[in-house]
Amino acid sequence: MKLSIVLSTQPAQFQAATFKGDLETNLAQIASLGYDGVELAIRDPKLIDLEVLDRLVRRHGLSMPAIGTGQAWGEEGLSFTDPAPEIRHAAIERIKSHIPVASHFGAVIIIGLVRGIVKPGMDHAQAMDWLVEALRECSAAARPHGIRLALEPINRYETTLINNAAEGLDLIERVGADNFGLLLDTFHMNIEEADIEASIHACDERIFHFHVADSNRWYPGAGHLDFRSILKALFDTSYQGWVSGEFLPKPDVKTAAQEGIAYLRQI
Ligand code: LER
Ligand code: MN
Repeated sequence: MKLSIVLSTQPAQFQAATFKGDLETNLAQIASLGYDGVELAIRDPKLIDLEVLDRLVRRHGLSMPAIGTGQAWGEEGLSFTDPAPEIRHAAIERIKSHIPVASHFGAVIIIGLVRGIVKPGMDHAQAMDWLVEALRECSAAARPHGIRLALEPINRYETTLINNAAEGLDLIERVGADNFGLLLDTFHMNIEEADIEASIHACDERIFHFHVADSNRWYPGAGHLDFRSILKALFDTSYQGWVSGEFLPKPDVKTAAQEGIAYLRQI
């Protein structure tokens, strides 16, 4: 099982000299705890020095299996389903701009909250049309580079647009691109899926990436999810990818990362 962990970094800080130290410290700690890779959240690839990033990641013997893109929504409000066409356009261009970084590391590009949330009063069907259009465009741009996009079903308290695996599979049908699939996250699945293992089996070869957190979003082992059964289901499918820890840094980041990997490794 290839294990990675999410390192959420503000791209503005990413460029700053002081931050490079922090990034290096974090990467060194992630590697020393035994993780094989780091999943980096990147708000804007323009703000990244790819050579420096590459050197740091490789120096610690880490891979970069996936890139999180949600900060473009969280900090800048970019979304595929914003009523303003220029914001939708900027969101599409931003996702396309991740392709060179993704292709450098062989990483999956994650489509999380950049899809938008569809606020009350907005037309859901219209939002779905915009979403499908945006995903077709981004998938087509990524395909010649061998890059895959993974949309993450996210629980109802964070978005009203694609909450569960079945909705994700319907979306895949509509988008119709073989390099477009899903990122399943056990925290969201615990809220939205009737049967986590059955949903994993239903998604099978369309699972492009996998996030783990326990029921309380603490590290695996700190809540009541049955990871033995969940990971058995995952590796009973054709999935050959990564298991990426995305959990709260509680009680503190080091303990969480340490306990999480110890628990997953003994499964
Ligand atoms: C991101 O991977 C995620 O799981 C979301 O909850 C972020 O809002
Ligand atoms: Mn997630």
